Amino acid sequence: MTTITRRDVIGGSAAVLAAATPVASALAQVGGVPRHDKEQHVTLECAFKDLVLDGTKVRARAYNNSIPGPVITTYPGQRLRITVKNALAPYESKYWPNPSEWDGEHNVPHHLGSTNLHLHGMDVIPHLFEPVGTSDVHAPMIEIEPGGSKEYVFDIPGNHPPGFDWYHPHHHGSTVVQAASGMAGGIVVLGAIDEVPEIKAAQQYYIVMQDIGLFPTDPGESAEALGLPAGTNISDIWTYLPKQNAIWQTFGGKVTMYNPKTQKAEDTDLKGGFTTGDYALRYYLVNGQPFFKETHNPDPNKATEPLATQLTPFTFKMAPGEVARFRMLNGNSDNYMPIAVEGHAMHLLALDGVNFPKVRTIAPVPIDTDPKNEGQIQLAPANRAEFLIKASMTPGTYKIVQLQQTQQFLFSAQKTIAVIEVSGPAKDMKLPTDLPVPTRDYPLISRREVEHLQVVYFADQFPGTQNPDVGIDFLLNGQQYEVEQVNYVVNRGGVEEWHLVVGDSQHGGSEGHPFHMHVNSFEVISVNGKLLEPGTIKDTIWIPAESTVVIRIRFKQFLGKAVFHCHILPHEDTGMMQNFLIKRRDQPFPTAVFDLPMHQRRRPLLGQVHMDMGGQH
Ligand SMILES: [Cu+2]
Repeated sequence: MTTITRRDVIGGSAAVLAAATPVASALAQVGGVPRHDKEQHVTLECAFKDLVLDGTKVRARAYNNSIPGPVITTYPGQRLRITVKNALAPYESKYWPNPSEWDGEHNVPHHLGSTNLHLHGMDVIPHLFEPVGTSDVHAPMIEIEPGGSKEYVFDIPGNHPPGFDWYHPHHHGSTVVQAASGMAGGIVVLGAIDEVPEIKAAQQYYIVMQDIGLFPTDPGESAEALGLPAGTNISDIWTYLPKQNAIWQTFGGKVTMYNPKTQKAEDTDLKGGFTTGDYALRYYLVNGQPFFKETHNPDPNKATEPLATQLTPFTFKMAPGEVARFRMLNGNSDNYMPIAVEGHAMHLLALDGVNFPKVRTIAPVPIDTDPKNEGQIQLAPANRAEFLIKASMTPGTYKIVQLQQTQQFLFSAQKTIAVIEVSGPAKDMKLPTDLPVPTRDYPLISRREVEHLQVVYFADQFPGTQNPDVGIDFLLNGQQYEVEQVNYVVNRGGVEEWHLVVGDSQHGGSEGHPFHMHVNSFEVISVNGKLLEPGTIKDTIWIPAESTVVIRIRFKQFLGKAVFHCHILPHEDTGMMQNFLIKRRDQPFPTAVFDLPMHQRRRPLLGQVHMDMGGQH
């Protein structure tokens, strides 16, 4: 079987890298040795981590003192036990300056020290609510408090697709603060694709992308909130520790606070607050190394165009004609990334951890003049791509770039993510064509199997009326997240077609949103009526503004309460998420869905359109 460790190099041969190039070293691994034990136990400890990024002192958050977190390698049929230990500091993020004024609203940043674990893209038991796998409509979300720990047990299905997934925190209210501080890591599921001779022969590289969003520390902030001894001088430290009602205003570059008495956002002299995207300072990392920097643009006419600085990117070394395997993760909290490899076709094996039956070869695009800026592949936040590159026979340096895009609130400049340096004696390596069919997701869903149609509307509303503290509402079907409510009920074994809609600017659709569903991957059928190639199976899909994306889902195995949400993490934390319940087909529709008092119901089933297609509900 495949021995991944030897090939898990992130930057090519360290000995031949130029001094100015970021140092190549093995991406941290955890557990998995020997890899084919029936059971493995992994510990992930969450704690603060000090870094110097491009000369800036940063107090980040990390798993096992590593950014990105260590790669977990598992395989179908394994029992994967993960103990999460929380060594972050308590931080209630209460209303400031009067903590007693907090009204319990949960769609604002809060409990920043609490965490939990999500295995993103893994088809495993729903694991966000207590107890794991619960079907209780009112079940609370798992909260591992500072000092606490929890063991998760995942039985990976025997037919789980082999591919690249990842893990990150998912505690509502602290997700973005933790993920945009460094907490994310890769999961590799081994399997048949690793035995394809041309793939097995290829050197494997990770490109794990993350962003670190930062503000200067406020005077009067306690060192203990950053897990440091009382009295420690933290004035030169940059971190992300927003007060729950203090909002960073992109327009104006200041921090305001909502005053419930005047119902107005009032100016403060705080240096940092919660943000929906624009930071005072943000670094973009590949495998923990910063490759790009953004700062707030003080020009009031260009507030949504952060000042951008390219830093020294990573270098991968390849021989002419060599084939290398890349596993790429967009682990950024909000940045949509059209990706292109200069002068090279991408031989795409898989998206979101489910490989295609045949390699999809995507021709190169000009990286400076591509008029549509679509690149070769488009990675929404949370998307993964696994691809082969066959290095050009012409020695030289070739960039891997994120093309600029204007699909979001903030302008996203072109970024050089990494460089491929092609040099030395040629190696004529071969590319595969056919790949092993991932049986959990094949055969594909036929149209006749669809029993039920759902519609999910994404909208933002400014100024916010449901979430005045944040000042902007991020809504699914007109409502904010309610932890103890279930908005959709589906049948295990059932097949549904969901229409995901982002309207125009008159209907809450000022920017695109990435839709992510837990537990089951889905097939993307069409975008704005244009059919995609069959077998485009994903767990997260970008919905551009003024667009409708159609997906089909089979609820294959697991029962219980789970979520779907926008994977722009500040949107998710401020309410762009809903619960759904996967029930046995012969179980009645849970009446508890309607147990809530009328004022808390908030149209629980809006958007659920029943179609008589022969299904039982
Ligand atoms: Cu969103």
